[in-house]
Amino acid sequence: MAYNFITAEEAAAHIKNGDTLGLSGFTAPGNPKAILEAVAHKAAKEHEEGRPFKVNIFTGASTSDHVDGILSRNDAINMRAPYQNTPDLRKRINAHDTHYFDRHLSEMSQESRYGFYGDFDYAIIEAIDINEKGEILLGCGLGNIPTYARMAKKIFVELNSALPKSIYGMHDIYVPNDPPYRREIPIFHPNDRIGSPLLKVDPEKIVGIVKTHSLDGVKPFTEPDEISKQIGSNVVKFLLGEYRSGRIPKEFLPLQSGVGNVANAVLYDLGESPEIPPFMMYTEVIQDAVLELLKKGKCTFASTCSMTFSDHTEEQLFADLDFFHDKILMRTAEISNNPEVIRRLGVIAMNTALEADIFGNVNSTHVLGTKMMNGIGGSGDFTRNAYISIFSCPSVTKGGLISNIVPMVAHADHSEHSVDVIITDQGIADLRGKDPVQRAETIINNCAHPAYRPLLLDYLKMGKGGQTPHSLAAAFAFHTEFANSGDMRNTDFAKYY
Ligand code: 0RQ
Repeated sequence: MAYNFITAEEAAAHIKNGDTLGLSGFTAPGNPKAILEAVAHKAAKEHEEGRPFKVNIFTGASTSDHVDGILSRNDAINMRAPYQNTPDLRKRINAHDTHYFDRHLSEMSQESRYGFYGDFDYAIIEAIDINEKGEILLGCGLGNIPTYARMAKKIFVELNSALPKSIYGMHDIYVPNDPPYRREIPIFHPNDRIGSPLLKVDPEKIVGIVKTHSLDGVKPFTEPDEISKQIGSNVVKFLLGEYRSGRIPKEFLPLQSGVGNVANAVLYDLGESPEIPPFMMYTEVIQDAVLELLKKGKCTFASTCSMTFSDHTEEQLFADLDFFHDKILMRTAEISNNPEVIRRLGVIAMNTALEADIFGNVNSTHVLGTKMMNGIGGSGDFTRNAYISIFSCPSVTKGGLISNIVPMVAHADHSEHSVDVIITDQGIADLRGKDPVQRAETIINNCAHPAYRPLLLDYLKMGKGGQTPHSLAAAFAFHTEFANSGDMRNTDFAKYY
């Protein structure tokens, strides 16, 4: 089959107001890098000429400035799902210019196939290579593209010559049957391969191929600060305690780690700990720290949905691909985050909270209860199904004006039933086997910042009985105080008696 090679602008010319686009990739890697920029320019022109132009964007997770950034600056997104982390898009979402639904990442593919989100007009796929049969070698992030490509009426491909074809073999593409024909996902070890190294699409649906040349553009991490280092060392202390007691088996268990500086600091610390044996990862994103761990042999294998490496680390990977080739496998989000597999493998989940309450509920998504930060991402997929689920965060934010341990979370993403351990720079609260009041005492005494401990103990005393002794009138007193005076430490519970 002879394909049409076209420009990004020619591709964008096909895309109409109201179209639904399913994109490849997961975080920046694997995203298309040219067509959406051209769509954003088209939107600007349409708006100038007084015509409406917005598209619906479905992805694997967050994207990059080539997608969410430029589209949002041009007010070109109507509906967005299932995850984002771009400041320009965040502003649009919180201003109600863009609709956004935040969804467990493992569910997006199957729910798209179930028809919950309507038709897909175009799939836009970043490829390293494509043959005449429509077999595509994908880039460094998969997301939900096998499903979007299957459902889309038409397909555009971006052929990126900056990525090496020798990556062939590092993808595992598998789409399960839907109920009532679903079978077990046959992954019994993190390194089990169950699918194909290539994505197969219908070549007749490919409208055109756009040539690009660009690395993924992930920014490097800043050196972890003292607080992140303290949290990292507390996480390692907790895991060592579990390992020594035999609650983590001698072979250790696969790890999942969230994104961000704290997650990166935890992984560096694990790498430094001689007592922790070599381990595998079953996770959705691997960051720079994981490449170091793989090099050292501390991590022996990583199953992931995306290699979210900074450009510098991506270059190191490509330079030494022979070494890393059999140590990393990229899967779709439906499989990397699959609840059945996570539970079977006994994955230890480590995610970050914005705030946690004294009873063990966690808010990962909404700043002060109302403003969307990023989204739940894969944190729910892993937390709910993990062998042990750990949440970490600094004890305070904004120089102490905000306590990240609060009487009641202002938005709930992970409930007390799924959260096993909370860790801050102050210490470790192991919540397993404790009732709500015991959990509250542990969290306040071990994890809250000393400036907030007396206030939180007061709150616990104020509770009007019941198994979970909240004072409903005062449950959001910290948040209310922050809105009024800008400092949660000024909270006066006497006002609420
Ligand atoms: O604000 O940007 O103004 O400085 O929130 O906080 O401490 O930089 O946190 O980068 O580690 O991200 C939960 C957002 C943490 C992330 C979250 C303010 C704080 C700062 C960010 P500034 P930090 P991190 C795998 C798993 C959900 C998805 C997930 C996340 C900003 O980890 O999105 O886990 N998780 N996915 O000052 C008000 C509080 C606050 C607060 C922090 N209590 N109240 N503001 N901030 N705590 C990945 C994928 O799914 C792909």
